[in-house]
Amino acid sequence: MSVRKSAYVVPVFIFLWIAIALLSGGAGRESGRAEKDGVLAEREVRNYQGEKLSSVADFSENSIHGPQRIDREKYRLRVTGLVETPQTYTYIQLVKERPAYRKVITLDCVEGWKVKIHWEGIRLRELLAESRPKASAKVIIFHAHDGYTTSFPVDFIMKNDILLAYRMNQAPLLPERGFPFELVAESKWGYKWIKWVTEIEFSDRVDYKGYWERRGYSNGGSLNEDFFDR
Ligand SMILES: Nc1nc2c(c(=O)[nH]1)N[C@H]1C(S)=C(S)[C@@H](COP(=O)(O)O)O[C@H]1N2
Ligand SMILES: [Mo]
Repeated sequence: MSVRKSAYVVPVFIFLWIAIALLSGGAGRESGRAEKDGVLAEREVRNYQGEKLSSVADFSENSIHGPQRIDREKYRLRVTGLVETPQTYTYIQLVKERPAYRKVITLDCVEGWKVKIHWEGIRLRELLAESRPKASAKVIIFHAHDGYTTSFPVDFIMKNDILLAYRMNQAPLLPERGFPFELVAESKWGYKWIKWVTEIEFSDRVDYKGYWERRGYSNGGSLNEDFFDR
């Protein structure tokens, strides 16, 4: 009699234990998903005002040192070089405390693929004016967390509505897509669209060349020009 009773107790106990583990584990995964991976909670948009967009998954990830993981709390964007008042910004100051601008722009990589994306971010000329660039500054050099750099004439950034993006297709930027910020270098080849931007430097080094530019890609980087310097 007592043998038969224990024969039930053990499987019932194991069943309850597995059920509790599954339920609590499942619930934990669910809430972790909503918190940690914003893209599942906020799904990307694939149509915008009748235009069909590419997906954030359509990029071909080939960054020089692979995807970078940047801690949002520790992140700082510095504006340096030939400016009257250098600045340091936190993620919150950049994303929550200034107006957001939106544009649909296509990124074309020299490898032959392209992606049409809805971008949202801050307008750079507005942000950079706060540092009061000196007249001697001729180029803006962008530096990234992976050591990547690229540069532009000051006028390209300060006389156009160029975005520093923190959202793609209305979902938060993914780490491999440049979180927290990717430059939307519209009308320029993909290698000008620097990801994981950490520093924006005003400079008078008009012959400065970034990572791919040093390796033969055109410094202007315009889509309507050949991407190799001859
Ligand atoms: N920091 C950083 N930004 C970068 C790169 C890189 O290697 N590092 N690659 C560039 C290139 S060549 C392209 S085409 C675009 C988009 O590349 P992705 O598909 O890897 O995002 O990011 C650009 N920005
Ligand atoms: Mo590229």
